[in-house]
Amino acid sequence: MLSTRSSLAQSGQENGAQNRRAASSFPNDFLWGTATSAYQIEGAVNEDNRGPSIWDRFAQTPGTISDRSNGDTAANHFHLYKEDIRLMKALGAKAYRFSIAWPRVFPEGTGSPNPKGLDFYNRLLDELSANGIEPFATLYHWDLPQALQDRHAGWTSRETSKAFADYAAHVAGRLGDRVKHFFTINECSRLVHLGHGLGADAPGLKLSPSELKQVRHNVALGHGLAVQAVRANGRTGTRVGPAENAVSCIPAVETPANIRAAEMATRELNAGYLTVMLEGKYTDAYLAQTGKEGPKYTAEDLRIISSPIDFIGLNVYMPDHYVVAADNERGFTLAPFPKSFPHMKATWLRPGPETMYWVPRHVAKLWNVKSIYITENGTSASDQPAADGTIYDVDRIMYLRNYLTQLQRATSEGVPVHGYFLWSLMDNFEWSDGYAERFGLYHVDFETQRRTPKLSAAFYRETIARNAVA
Ligand code: PNW
Repeated sequence: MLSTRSSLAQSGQENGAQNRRAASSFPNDFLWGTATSAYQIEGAVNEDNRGPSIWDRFAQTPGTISDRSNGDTAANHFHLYKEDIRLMKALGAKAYRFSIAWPRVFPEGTGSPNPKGLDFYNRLLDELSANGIEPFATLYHWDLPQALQDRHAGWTSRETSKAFADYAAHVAGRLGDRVKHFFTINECSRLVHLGHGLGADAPGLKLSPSELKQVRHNVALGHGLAVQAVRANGRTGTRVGPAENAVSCIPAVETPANIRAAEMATRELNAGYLTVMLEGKYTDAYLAQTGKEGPKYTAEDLRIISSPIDFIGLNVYMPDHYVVAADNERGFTLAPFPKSFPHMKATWLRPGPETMYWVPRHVAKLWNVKSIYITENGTSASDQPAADGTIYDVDRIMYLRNYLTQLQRATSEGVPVHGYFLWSLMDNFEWSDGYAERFGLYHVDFETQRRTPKLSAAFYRETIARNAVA
């Protein structure tokens, strides 16, 4: 009797523990990974006939990169990729998001492909496969061949959108036997805004609002043409979608009215990106903004831009707007950020963990999206080694733990997020911040190229192993 009772009690306890585990777990087939991009890690900019990109040129221009550095060597991943795949394996990661350097594949942007350029990605894919890591390839993470900037003024011309489709077709044809998931363009919004509006990213242009709208249209068109090219040249079952940094709109207080207002704001503030990709039209408010000036487009363009996609990739870093419902024309007010709002090591990076819940939820709800990947999330930190040599990056762990808790909230409510790629596997060239901002789970000593796990690597390994926030 006694033994039965106690074993019942015991199994009751175990059930309780299991239920708690289930309640805090991610879905069984949830895919855990890390993310990087070509120019930020590869180095080897002059090897195997790679052509120059707009980032090589931009980094050579005085006053562009805060520490006057460039990506010439970066994390030397071009040569150290096998070691880097071992780092992924040590985390227990099952997926890897990387980008393909267009100027390696087409040094002139168009014309004859450079077979040696794709060879690097063949080696990378074979090594990933040998280690049981699923590749997710981004076709464009901002490293436009300089030749296209020189010949066509880059994304200001739709010639670049067409060239992008030809490159995408070539890559999908050659790598489609092993790459089942392609992302078209990483963060259309940032390449348009920072690269062509503020001039803070390559190619460093400061265009007018109407010119900017044309660039935005050409970039969206490039996305749509690339979707079609991947479909036409990949294998059956090859999947394709964007990787967008959606303007994130958070209900300031979670009431039904504010939630609705935040959804409307999401749709309006992403009008030139996700909204047109998913709805096949620009919103009236968006078109009204610059009146008759731009963008110039055809009905066919809109059909191309809204070519059906298989999933949406979302880069989620921070709240862009806290939204309150309002009795005005738009139906919402964007709350100004108080001066006291906190930030991470990078001053632009405001922590707002609930962003990780609301962005995928809004996207799934607004456009009935059935599959979402978080294609980036992470933070920079000061990452000073302690006396014992360890980098105790507990601020990064705090950031990740809170965002992942919100992601778990989303998946447990049925928001269809199928995977998460942490930015970044290792420290790398952080664009105009050079090497001053470190986003890696692994510290990189850029003098010796030595990689060392930070404490956050242990946090992520534990999270992956439990399939629950550690
Ligand atoms: C991303 N924001 O950029 C890029 O895709 C990466 O290449 C980059 O290294 C990483 O994030 C860290 O900066 C972003 O203001 C920059 O919300 C800014 C924002 C989001 C993403």
